[in-house]
Amino acid sequence: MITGQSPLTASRPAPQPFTAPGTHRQLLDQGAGALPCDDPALNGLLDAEVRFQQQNLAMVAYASLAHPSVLAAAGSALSNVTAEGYPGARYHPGARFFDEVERLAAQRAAALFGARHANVQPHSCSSANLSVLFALMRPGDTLLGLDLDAGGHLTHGAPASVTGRYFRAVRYGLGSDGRIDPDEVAALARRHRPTVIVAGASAYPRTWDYGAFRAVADEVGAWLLADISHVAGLVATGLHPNPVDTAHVTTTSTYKQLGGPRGGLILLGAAADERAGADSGTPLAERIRRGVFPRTQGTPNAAAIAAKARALGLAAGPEFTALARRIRTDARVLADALTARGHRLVSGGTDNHMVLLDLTAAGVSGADAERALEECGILANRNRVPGDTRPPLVTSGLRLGTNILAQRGLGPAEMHTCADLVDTVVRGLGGRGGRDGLDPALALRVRAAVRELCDRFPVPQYPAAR
Ligand code: DSN
Repeated sequence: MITGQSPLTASRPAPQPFTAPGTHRQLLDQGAGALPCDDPALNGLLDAEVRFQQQNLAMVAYASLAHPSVLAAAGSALSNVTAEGYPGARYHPGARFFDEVERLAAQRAAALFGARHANVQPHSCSSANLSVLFALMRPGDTLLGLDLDAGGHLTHGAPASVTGRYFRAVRYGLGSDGRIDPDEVAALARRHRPTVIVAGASAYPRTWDYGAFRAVADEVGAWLLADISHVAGLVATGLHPNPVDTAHVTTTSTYKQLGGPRGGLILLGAAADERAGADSGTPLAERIRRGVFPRTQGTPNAAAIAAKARALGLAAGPEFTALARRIRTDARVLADALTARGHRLVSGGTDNHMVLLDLTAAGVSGADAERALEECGILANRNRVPGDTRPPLVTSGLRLGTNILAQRGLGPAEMHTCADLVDTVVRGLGGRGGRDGLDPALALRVRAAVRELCDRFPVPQYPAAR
């Protein structure tokens, strides 16, 4: 059994700290105080990063901002703890506080997503996916996932990833409407008999029908892995279907939409005790537990796990639910505002936090748009669109997201301003043939508008940029 809600029993008293409260804070204060004098070069870069995050508008889909208390937990003395294994069954001494921290994180993860078990050790969702795939598959087995070019993730079977090299990867794509076609998934599954089917994406603005995927998985005898990295905050707050009991295994990153540290989670629901496949004597939960440690990871990152616990605690509160609603509303308004300005969106809109802009008609590449927007203080990344003829490092699309905009408090009114700014930059580039960059006067005007917006909506709890 992997660590989850149940092992944190009321009968086990938490170990008492043997130092005065505030010791952790003193340690962090000491470190933060020493850095400017002892290592001004590094400290200057870290200061500059905080200013950069305050003064630039991150309209990205792949990140959220961590609360300062999450950062404080990530920088804790737990960083000094080496403890392979799981709470109560470590291969090193000195882990009694880390054991409790890991149990707390797993309990919070399980409670937030309604899971029976949560493994909080993966260093990222990529690691989580590798752990799951290597727990359930043998080299040469077939993996069915969304094509990278259609919005899938490297670890879902892309040729450049170990998942595309050790497994026989088969990929589904998007229909002409920019949506996943369940009939195509079913047809591929019947033809190729995958061991694992992945339902998840890095760039898909629509709702996942996990029930349809599970029906296909059951028909062909496959495991269903749901990777919810991009929509985990919406899932946790009931704004997107929760796959935990529908899929056999669910994975997520903790930084994309949960405001957590770099890291991943593996969640198990109704299927936790299932025994099937090549290793059919072992329950799924135990296979996944071993799939993380010792199969694909050694020592867990104890401080990152503490930061996960903090972020998961924050995500369980009412403010996070309000934030998730704002994220989704903002994305819808942004999508409509861009459409109203004549832009084409992949799938015609959005159900989540993500808006995929197809720049083909504008005659602008994703790379040129990304560069020009960054020059103006807006972060948004290039992205392939269906039927893209440009190379992957160039692309014909732009991926926008509202996680950080909503965290800063930008609402529907400001989404019209954001759409105006993106539209101005894209049209400005298109008017100059795309490749010559922006007219400097136009860039200055957009930069000033971005700065005004950032000053009006500072990152909450982060120091003001000076
Ligand atoms: N998965 C990558 C993305 O969505 O851009 C980053 O973690």
